[in-house]
Amino acid sequence: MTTSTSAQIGVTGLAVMGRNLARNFARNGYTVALHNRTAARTHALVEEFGEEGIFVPAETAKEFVEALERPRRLVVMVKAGEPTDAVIQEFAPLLEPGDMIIDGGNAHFADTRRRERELREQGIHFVGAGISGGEEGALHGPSIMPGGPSESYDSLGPMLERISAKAADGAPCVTHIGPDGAGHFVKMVHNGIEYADMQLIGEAYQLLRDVGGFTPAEIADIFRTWNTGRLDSYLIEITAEVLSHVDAATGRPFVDVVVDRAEQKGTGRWTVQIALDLGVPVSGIAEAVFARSLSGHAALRDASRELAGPTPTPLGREEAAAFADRVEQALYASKIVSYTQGFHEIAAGSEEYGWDIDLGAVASIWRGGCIIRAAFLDRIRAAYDARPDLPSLLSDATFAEEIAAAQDDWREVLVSATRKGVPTPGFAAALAYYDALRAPRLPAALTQGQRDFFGAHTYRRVDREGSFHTLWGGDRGEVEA
Ligand code: NBP
Repeated sequence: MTTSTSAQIGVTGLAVMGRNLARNFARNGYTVALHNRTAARTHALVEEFGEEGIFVPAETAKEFVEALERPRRLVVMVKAGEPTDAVIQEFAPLLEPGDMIIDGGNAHFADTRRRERELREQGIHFVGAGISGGEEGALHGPSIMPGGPSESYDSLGPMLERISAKAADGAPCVTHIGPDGAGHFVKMVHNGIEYADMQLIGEAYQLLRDVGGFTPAEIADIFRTWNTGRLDSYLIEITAEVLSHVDAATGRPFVDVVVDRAEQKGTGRWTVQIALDLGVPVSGIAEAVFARSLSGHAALRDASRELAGPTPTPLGREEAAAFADRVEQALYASKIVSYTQGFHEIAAGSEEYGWDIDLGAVASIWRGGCIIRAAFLDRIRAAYDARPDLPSLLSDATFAEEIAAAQDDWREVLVSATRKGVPTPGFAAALAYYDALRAPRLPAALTQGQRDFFGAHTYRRVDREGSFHTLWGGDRGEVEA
């Protein structure tokens, strides 16, 4: 139904996400003002779903702003980038100090920081809120990662808590992440971890198929079994669904009729770009982004088909069953590493920008609604709750023990992959990260020697303070730099 009652919240941008988010607010009892650049979308929403709650459709920006109670809460769900700036420019002059603009799009956190700064001068609270869960999540309860000023959360938080997903223990999947761009930063890393999770699952599938000799339907069953254990997660669950799906037109497994070129929208790439800036090794996420890029290079792949490789010889049935168990270990261990890397990036971002992000709370709000929701996140939360200054997830005794138990199988799986020529960049990067972290000595010492040799970049010694340079072109004596 529609009415002229003043609305507690407004949503502008009514494509799939905004439309479902607006319906979610309305279904939870809020009066929702509606606006879209093209008014037809506004009318369509009211026509189709008007009975779900109280909507106040507005044709113009002015009408929309006037429909909102004060302080105004205006959710922007438009295409990220220039459209977000265009909408802000349109609405900001109509707002008053204390009003809130909540950007629920996938904005780059640096844009969110800029927008927050500019709007703060006008007294407007700008909340960059990462929203995960796709269109279904937006409707039934997403995981929400709001940043921005903490005062805004006092008034906005309870509403977001009402519409958000709830974890199995009933906790809402939303928390105030931190000031300015903190929410969009965490959403970005969430997406990076999602890329890594999907890549690792893809590698497990490929190994089960090419080394284990299982059919897609059999692999679906293996994933279903895994989903009852420690890998219990939305992505494992939907993987089983996709693998068991049969193409109606050909009768072939669906996965065999889909072109094997993965697409991406950019948040995974940003995660890696920012990690490079912050100096955080997120090799698993990077491999996932690169794997998607490589898959898209059709001409390069075509030109490389004749390159030599081993002859694939699938295992016998009994061996294959044992191999599947080892793949589960490798997948789980690699997953621990990608979350370790992702949380390291969040901790580094928090430190760099002074956000004071509670890592346990981040794990907690990813337990429901979002794409990476998983039983495993409960354990991550427990690890950070027990020790908020945990240097790395791998320093948590439980995760360290689990990896210790998995490592032999993890290595074996990579040996099989290498022997059979199955690409497993995610598993391999995760293991290399693990081995590098635990190594007593790294070849970085040699790197420093090389740098000093060709560029006089100096080095530090293990036995004395200070910086040193060896006179490589002279008598090779050492001088203090
Ligand atoms: P889109 O990203 O496809 O954006 C379409 C909306 O943006 C329409 O309402 C469109 O208005 C509006 N818009 C554009 Br385009 N340019 C505009 C401009 N200059 N001024 C005003 N409005 C403009 O929609 P979506 O897929 O619903 O996603 C919305 C946001 O949520 C995006 O930032 C997206 O990254 C993020 N997100 C999406 C998902 C997902 O699963 N789809 C998940 C999580 C986050 P029009 O109707 O007049 O063209």
